[in-house]
Amino acid sequence: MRFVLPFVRHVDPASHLLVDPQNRIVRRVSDMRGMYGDAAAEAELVANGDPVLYDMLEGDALNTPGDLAFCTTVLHPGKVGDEYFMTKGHLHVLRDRAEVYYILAGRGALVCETPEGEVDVREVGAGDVYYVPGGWAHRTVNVGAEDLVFFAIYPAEAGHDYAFIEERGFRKRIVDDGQGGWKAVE
Ligand code: PAN
Ligand code: ZN
Repeated sequence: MRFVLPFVRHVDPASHLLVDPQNRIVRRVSDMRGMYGDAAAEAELVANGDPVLYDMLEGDALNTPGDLAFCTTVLHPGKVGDEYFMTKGHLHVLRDRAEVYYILAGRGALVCETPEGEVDVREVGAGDVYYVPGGWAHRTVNVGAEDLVFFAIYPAEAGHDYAFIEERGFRKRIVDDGQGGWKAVE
């Protein structure tokens, strides 16, 4: 059995950003075609600058079973129609692999569901630790006015399965409630 050496990485306490990420993934509205409920609003945003929804700053690309992977997500505020900016959402390829999110800044709604139909929606803010159990598809939604930033730690071999969500979507959408807050709708 070979192990990596212990190491230190740095999350800037002021910006909450992971310093010197190994990989950076940027997702724009056009990367999530068909995922928002309002297709016309989605097309209009794509035609008008195709804004960045979120950045993923990934730490060391470890993929040996037993290792842990980590990633900072910066999800910007905004809406597509009345639906708040959100991540794609996924199941882990290895379905039983769990994950921890530590919320560093902003306000979010965590939307989880199982393929069997259970649904769980929670509001989180800075300082909250959110536990995603194995078997739950998970999506993050920015329901605030600032960037939502969170640090995720998950088994390196877990893998990301987006196809399930691309085909079926989540049962709940997180939309503006018309009073500055949010509500979950079918
Ligand atoms: C997170 C997510 C990240 C972006 O690190 O990958 O927030 O969401 P999508 O991957 O759904 O686009 C995580 O859950 N990793 O397993
Ligand atoms: Zn995950």
